[in-house]
Amino acid sequence: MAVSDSVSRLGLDTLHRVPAESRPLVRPGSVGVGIVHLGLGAFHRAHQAVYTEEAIGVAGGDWGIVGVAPRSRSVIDPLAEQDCLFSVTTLSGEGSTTRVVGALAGVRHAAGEPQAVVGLLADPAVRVVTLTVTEKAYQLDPVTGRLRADPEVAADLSTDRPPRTVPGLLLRGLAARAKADAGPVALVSCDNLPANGARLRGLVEQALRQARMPDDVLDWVSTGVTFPGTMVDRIVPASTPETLATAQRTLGVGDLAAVCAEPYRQWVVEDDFPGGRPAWERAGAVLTTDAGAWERLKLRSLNGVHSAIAYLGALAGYATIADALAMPHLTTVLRRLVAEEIAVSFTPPDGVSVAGYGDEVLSRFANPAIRHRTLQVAMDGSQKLPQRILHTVVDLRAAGRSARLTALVVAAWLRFAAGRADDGTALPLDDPLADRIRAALGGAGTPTATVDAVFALDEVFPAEVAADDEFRADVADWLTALGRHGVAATVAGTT
Ligand code: CS2
Repeated sequence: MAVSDSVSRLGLDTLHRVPAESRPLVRPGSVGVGIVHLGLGAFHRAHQAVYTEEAIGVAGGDWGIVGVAPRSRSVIDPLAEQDCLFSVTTLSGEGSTTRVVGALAGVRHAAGEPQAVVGLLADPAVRVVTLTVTEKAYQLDPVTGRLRADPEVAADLSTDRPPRTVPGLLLRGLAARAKADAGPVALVSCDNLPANGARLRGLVEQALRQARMPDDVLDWVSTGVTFPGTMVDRIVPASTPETLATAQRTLGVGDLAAVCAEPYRQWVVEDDFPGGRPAWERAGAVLTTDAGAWERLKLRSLNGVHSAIAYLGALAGYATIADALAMPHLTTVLRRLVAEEIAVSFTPPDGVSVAGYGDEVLSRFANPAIRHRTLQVAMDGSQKLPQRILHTVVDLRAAGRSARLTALVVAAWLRFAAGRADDGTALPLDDPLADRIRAALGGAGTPTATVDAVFALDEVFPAEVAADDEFRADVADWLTALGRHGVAATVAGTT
């Protein structure tokens, strides 16, 4: 159901009609701006915005967020009309609750007003910049360490035109900040990447170097900017008409920027904020000196398993992650994958049992109210597989162990990328490397030839994995089984 024209919209002047328990903790406009966020998707609204609002609510501080949408206006237009208010509906099997969040103090469109965004990044009031720009925005070549050749990025780095890309915005923003000597700032990646802080630092340093920024800017950045690593976690599926309808039913007014999410949330943040930060710990975040072990735990045991369910589930014809878990024997195979392979591939944070964490993850995935589409999780596989699946393979094989079940996930991705579900339905390949993956798959005939062709993509497959004959043979075996028997029978055959 769409919000009809006759329904009043959420905004400061209609807040009094919203039930008291659903009203925001912070009134937009009542706190000053302290944070700029790049990437105003559903995840940011249901995660960092919620933590920040709660932190301001408990401990105060001028930490209002200006949300920047890099390209599309589809979120900022409704938010601008709603005085930056939006709601988060928390969905569980027992029902749902909806609350309006007041953390956003403004919205900006980077493509339409790049200079305003550069100005914000150079504003002394802004001391924290957070990012959710997805894996593919961190365009560093794993082999050369340089920014990947992308014509838009290259134009941002080599000309004075207003920036259009994330590296370009950060480059111009930091140069302007250095010039204005506007005070130190923390740049905080909230994307699902290992060592995301170090990656963001690499991206910024490369951008500065490749754009030949003067030494005084480089010096200022090296002393005035920090890059704390983080682990972010909350399942936030794309909003649907149902999300908007639920929000409207609860709020009594329409909300075109509504998001929904699971009840669970976690945020582990390295505490390195030279200009200060919101009291996120008061909202349940864990502030630490090193988020690395938490990142590995989450990327391998949550996101890796998520991707496994997405590819196997989509091939077997399941539309959502929760539905796919109903596939007979799948849960057993996934629990073995976690216990026998993922859990022995890394050292978890002190006191955490990976098997226990994995079980909790599976029960979160089974939440029937979260209709997270397998195709949503399946997209951008080339950007996700390395940290979710292939690093597990590297570590297992270096320790002389088998990665047999992990190989099933790689085979499922290859079969998914080939574009046909088990019943012949076409599957979309939504991936920045789609053309190259298709080209590699196109020429190949046998499963072994397919593995040879795709493992040659060195942006995806680490050299150790590409050179591992036993692992390649395992993947080819699974591909053969999936081709002959389909997912359901293959999964059943492993137990
Ligand atoms: C998912 C994640 O879309 C995906 O690839 O695996 O977005 C996942 O829902 C979140 O990382 C959960 O924190």
